Amino acid sequence: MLLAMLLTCAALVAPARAAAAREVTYDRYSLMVDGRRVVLQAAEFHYFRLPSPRLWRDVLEKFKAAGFNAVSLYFSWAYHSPKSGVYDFTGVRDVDRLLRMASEAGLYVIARPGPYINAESSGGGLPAWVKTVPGRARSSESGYQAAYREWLHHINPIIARHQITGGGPVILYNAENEYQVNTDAAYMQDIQDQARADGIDVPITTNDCCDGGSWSSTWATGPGAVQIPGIDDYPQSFECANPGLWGPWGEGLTERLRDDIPVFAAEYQAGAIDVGNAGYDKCRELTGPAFMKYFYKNNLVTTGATMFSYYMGYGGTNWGWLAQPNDVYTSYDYGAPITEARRLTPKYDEFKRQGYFLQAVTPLAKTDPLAAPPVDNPALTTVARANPDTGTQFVLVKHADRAATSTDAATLDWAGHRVPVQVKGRDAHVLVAGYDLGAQRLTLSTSELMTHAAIGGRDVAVLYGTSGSPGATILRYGSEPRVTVLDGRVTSTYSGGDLRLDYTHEGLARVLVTGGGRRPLLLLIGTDAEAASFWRTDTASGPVLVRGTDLVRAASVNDGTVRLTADVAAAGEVEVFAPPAAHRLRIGADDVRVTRTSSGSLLGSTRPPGPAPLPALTGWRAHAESPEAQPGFDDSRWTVADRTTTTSPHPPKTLPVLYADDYGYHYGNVWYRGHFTATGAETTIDLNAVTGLRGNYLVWLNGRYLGSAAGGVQADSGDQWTPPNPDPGPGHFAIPSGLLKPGADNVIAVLVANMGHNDDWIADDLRFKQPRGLVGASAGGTPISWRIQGAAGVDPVRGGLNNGGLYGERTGWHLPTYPDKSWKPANPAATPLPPGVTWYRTSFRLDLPANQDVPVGLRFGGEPSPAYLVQIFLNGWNVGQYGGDIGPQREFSVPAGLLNEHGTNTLALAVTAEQPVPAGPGPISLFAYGNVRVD
Ligand code: IPT
Repeated sequence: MLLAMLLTCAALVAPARAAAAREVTYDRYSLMVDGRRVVLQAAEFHYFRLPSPRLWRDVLEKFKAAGFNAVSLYFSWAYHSPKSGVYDFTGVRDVDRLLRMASEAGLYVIARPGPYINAESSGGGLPAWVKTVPGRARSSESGYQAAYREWLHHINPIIARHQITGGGPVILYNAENEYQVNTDAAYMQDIQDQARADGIDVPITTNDCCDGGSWSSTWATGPGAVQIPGIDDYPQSFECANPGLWGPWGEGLTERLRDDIPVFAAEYQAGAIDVGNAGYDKCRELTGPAFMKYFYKNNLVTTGATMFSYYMGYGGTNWGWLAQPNDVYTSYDYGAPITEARRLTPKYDEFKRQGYFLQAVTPLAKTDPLAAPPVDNPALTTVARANPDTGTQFVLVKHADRAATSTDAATLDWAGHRVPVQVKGRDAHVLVAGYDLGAQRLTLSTSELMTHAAIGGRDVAVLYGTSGSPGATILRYGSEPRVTVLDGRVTSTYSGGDLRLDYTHEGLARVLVTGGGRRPLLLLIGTDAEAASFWRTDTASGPVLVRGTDLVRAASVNDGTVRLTADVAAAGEVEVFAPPAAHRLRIGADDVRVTRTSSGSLLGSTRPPGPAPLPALTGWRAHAESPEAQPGFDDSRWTVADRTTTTSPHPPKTLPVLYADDYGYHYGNVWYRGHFTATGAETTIDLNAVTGLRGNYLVWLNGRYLGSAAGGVQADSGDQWTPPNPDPGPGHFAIPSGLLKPGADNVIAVLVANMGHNDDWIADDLRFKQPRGLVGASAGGTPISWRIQGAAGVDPVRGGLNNGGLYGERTGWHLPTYPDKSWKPANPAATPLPPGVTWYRTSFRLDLPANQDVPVGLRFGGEPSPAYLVQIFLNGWNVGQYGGDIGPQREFSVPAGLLNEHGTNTLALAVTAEQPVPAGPGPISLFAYGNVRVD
């Protein structure tokens, strides 16, 4: 029986093993897979910030379509472990499924399980229960060691069975995160030893912060040293409010750390956290195409790096209590190339132009510095590298002063030719010479090469340049070839074996070159925008190029038909370059009428998506909450808070210890009720609470609301380096006359927000282990006996970060099934709110068109009051926090999966007001971030 079961299990696992085992090696130039050099172009994705597994596939396919060949994945310990010994890898936590999807999308994986990940996530990825474990976090001290080993022994085996060495996608394993801040080499070594013991056999990497100087020789060779250390670089800073900045944090050149390993840009900036609340559109501008063109290309050619991981490719959402509160709010859009609602941006186009180049031009994987060909204008300068085996040259043309904003032209004296170059301010070009482009010989081009492919017995190449700039392309032939300009204005001359084409980049020029002793060549020479309209997929029948549509996910060519899986946002042209036998085009289930063009391609039109109207949100009902504030509330089943010691390095201001984590309440709100027999001499209630940034606490005595105070944060100055404040969140509440009951039981009720846990970026333990909840409480010295209540258990589907301990959360007011018919009809935006917690609920039906991707958001109109904080629940999922103090966010993404696109949805808002406010949040509406056909 047991044997039969084992055999069944083996059969179930087998498909994952079906692909052939491969070997990963490396030298000073690049990684190699089975001996073939690979330029690693990865983008970071946090599955835990998109709790909808079927959308993981969408993001991964979008990465692949932009020319990424890898995805970098942090695995969040906190996301999987609500308490010591308890781990969940099911549903939205099914990382086995995630790794399978990465493989199916054709992406390698850089696996980054920490244990520490930072990522502006609560506790930097360390579960809050680790705060109560003795031993310094991120060290080899025993309590912490037992904890992180527990995590590693759960996550490592999952990663291990998806390694490239067993036919899976995992190509690298990253240990820890920016650990140069501590130098506990035993810890760094142990993470690696555990990984090896758990079957990790791919190279181990780590990401070092900021510059290579902090790598001591011990780290390079002794205990703790990894095989391939890399560097994190964020040259553009996080000052999104000032998107015109240009490299305030340096040139962004990834250092070579050792001579035996490739240069590895372990995290290279591709967006920013919005520390100044400027909004993510500004972050996208700060890190936009201009930044990408200059900094990424400058890095590529100057350092010869061949391993890149861009942070972030897609940012996602800090749903639930996932955010580390000091730096971010609900949205973690990050100004990334793909938005939180999975829309593509101009940054995506730039990644595609660069990514296709890196994948197509293989000599880039092995280059040495080369004396650069000169330009005759001192405003411009050149940097060059060459592949020592093929002689292929890569020349970077940029401004001598990187801050220059002028457009400058020059003549480049290169490979025996004089050719025009022109560079806009804040731009740079990587030009190629001496390259076997398929069966052609490219002498040089001053256009950038995006991609090329052998299609139907000819070479097709896409070249591009700044609109209006001059370009020249020179190709080598045995005899004079025939040049046919199919479109655009291109002049050609032939002399001494060189065919020279001269043109201005405008629209899309097409040149067909035949004869000359080579197979035909079709050159497609466009502007940046034209280049971005191309998609390349590699099918079993060879590569296919597509111009048009909004995304090509896959293609196949069979029986004369090209089939595309493509996204279409609007009607437009679609043109397909495929083998000539293909004469029909299908996009999804649609037959597209096509004509054959003079370029030999098939040309047709796309069908736009149908309308996708969304309903208005009406029928709101409201109910007041906070019965805990009333003296008669039954708290007998709450946890008694009577501890006199704590593992926290922060001593309590009064006893007993009231730290929420010490009683197992780690996320969201906590309630306290303190009973005391009054002497009659008490005049104030003096409290102190820590909430994390943007949090507060509300206080009642004998059912009467006394007021609120701001909760303590990481440090007064809000920076990493200032020690936590010993008097973090004081609140002094005068007892109104007549309220106290001398000689009788008096009840203090306190509702404390917990906005999330500090990270441990500097590995000092102090910030991470800063308590949450009350840290001091007194009523004139009269003894108080306390009880505490946080979340009522862990939601089995949504996990431990979804809920705190509001009464409504404990009794399911956020859940779709809750019967709210007895609640009073009320419009949130038009109803005054008393202090305390008020809930609103409504439901709406959706029936979004099939085969369309319509990402939906929730929009709050009007101005939020700083006096309230709103927790937003969609179908029971905590999709975010809204309120005047919580940042600039007014729109909240509600991903399909959480959102029922074909049925009823329930919205619930828990509004905590710290003082009476004339009106609650709103008006509230649904909106669509986009609408595309997905066929
Ligand atoms: C780098 C972290 O490694 C990453 O987790 C994330 O926090 C990122 O920064 C910022 O979003 S740390 C680097 C900026 C010093």
